[in-house]
Amino acid sequence: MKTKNVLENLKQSIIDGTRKVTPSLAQKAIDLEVPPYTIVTDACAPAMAEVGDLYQQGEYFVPEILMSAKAFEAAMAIIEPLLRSKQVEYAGTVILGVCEGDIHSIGKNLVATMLEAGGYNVFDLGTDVPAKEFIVAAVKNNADIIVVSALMTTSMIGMKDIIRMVKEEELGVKVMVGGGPVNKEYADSIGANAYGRDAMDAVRVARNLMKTIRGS
Ligand code: B12
Repeated sequence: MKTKNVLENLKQSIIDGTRKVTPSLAQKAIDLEVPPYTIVTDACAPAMAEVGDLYQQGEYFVPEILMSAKAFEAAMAIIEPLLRSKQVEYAGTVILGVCEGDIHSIGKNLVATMLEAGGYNVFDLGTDVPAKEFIVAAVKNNADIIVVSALMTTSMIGMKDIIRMVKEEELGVKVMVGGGPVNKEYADSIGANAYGRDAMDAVRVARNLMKTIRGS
């Protein structure tokens, strides 16, 4: 089967939520030597975007989204080890989580994988995390960067609280924000140190932030 067909079939199987089929399609893409992150960007992530569109059009409801999310995770179980396979030098310590009231974990998990693959020690606080917990974890683990994800317009306001607390407590830690409804303008408006577009970008942005922290 050609690469394009395999990626299209994988995307469709995630949209259809057929999680028994997705791992073998992910494996086929790997066997065809498609770079692991390309499988994510060209099949898995666009599938979830389309699922979101189907939800918005009233064709999908929460149970269908959950089936697709499970199929996505089944594909990631095959792809993820390959994203992490290289030995890398320690790059910094990161606290990661999703804003309070928000249980979307898929993008955050991808960000965690890419940061770990980039040499970061990642403390993943999970989803639905109150602002204060980010602060407590940052202090406890002497973190360099707090990385915050939000997938809903209603939850992304939590980012503002985290940044306010970092300033109030005069912590040296930097704050990077990202996720569906977040953009550079919003990040700037709340005083975030950085905005990242996707999981790969998170690694580039973290590297730049580390330069400002270490002054090199
Ligand atoms: C899957 C999904 C769910 C699943 C989540 C399962 C899980 N384990 O995560 C379930 C079914 C639980 C769910 C529930 C709900 N959902 Co929902 N969901 C989605 C969906 C379809 C896909 C999200 C996803 O996983 N995408 C794939 C990943 C790879 O992409 P991503 O998360 O965007 O992450 C990428 C980037 O954003 C970035 N990124 C993410 N975080 C960060 C952080 C940093 C620092 C950086 C640099 C980058 C970064 O990197 C990733 C790519 O590399 C989206 C649709 C969409 N278009 O996003 C709706 C969507 C987010 N959901 C929505 C809604 C409304 C809900 C519900 C309220 C529905 C309901 N009526 O119950 C609930 C809310 C529950 C809650 N309190 O959180 C809306 C939000 C609207 C809004 N703007 O506020 C969306 C946009 C759907 C829509 N079009 O209306 N959902």
